[in-house]
Amino acid sequence: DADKQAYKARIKQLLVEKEAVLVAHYYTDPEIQALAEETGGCVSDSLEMARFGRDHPAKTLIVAGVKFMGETSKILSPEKTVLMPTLEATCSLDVGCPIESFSAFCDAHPDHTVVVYANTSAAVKARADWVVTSSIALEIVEHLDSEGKKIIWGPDRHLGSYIAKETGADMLMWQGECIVHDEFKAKALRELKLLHPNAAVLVHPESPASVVELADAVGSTSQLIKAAQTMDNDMFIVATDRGIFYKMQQAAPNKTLIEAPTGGNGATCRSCAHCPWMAMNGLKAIESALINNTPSDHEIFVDDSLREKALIPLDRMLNFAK
Ligand code: CIZ
Ligand code: SF4
Repeated sequence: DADKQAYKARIKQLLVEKEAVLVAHYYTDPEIQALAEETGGCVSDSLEMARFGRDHPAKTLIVAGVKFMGETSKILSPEKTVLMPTLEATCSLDVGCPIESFSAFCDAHPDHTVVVYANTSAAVKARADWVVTSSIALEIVEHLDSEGKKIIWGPDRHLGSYIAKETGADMLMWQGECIVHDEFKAKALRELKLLHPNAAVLVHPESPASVVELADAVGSTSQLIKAAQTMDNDMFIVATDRGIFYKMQQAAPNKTLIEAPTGGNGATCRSCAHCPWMAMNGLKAIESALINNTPSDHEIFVDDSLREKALIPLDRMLNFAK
């Protein structure tokens, strides 16, 4: 509508004026992803967002995603101003893994290599030996296992169990979960598969093991988009945040995409396949970040000594990925 058009026009102008670029996650709302594309920004997973921001000449990065993504961007681009539409956008994995208790867990097992998922605070990353995203977690754990390393894994227990099962690695698990993926239900998915016997099931490994077991392809957001593009099926049942449909449909325009079933009605389902924190990245919030970019409301800061420590395991991942 007219209101939205006006917001978009103002945001486009402000991006130019402030020499800023908009970087959006696959789970943000479709109009935000479209705006990032139209303005020369990028839409991707958390790792690619940070890499894109680092390599882009803009002075300011507007990170439409959740807080750990802004922090990762700042860690890789300390000379840039990193703004977020709202600093309130967090992640249940990050919240569920406070540095004090995670650090104590690590201290209790000093012979273990600490591997943490990207969905963590800068402080937790700084305590880790390796940071991984879901696109590269399997390879890195396989590598560590081949060197005989015992692993502490945090914070996502579902992703951790999936990796332990695939690699046979010795992994001590932090008990965190994503409130979005944790809602996917195996029983309802089995019933949906019966209705659509030719559909392939695509599952993000933050989902429960019972759901991962029903998958035809398991992978990170980028890997699932690729699967929809390259697999022969005409229809896909997708178990990840529904924000991904925007890019997945672009990549596979002639295919039918349907949502995997979640915990049912609004009373029992906390998220229903859309992350409530990702949803905070609206047009109004983006405009606000660009106008009154008061540090307390929008700007990401990472303490220098923490930044230097967190950069080590992040760089380890980036170099391994090369
Ligand atoms: O679930 C998330 O928040 C994901 C998939 C993050 C990422 O690494 O892009
Ligand atoms: Fe965190 Fe899940 Fe939201 Fe991703 S979708 S930001 S893992 S709560």
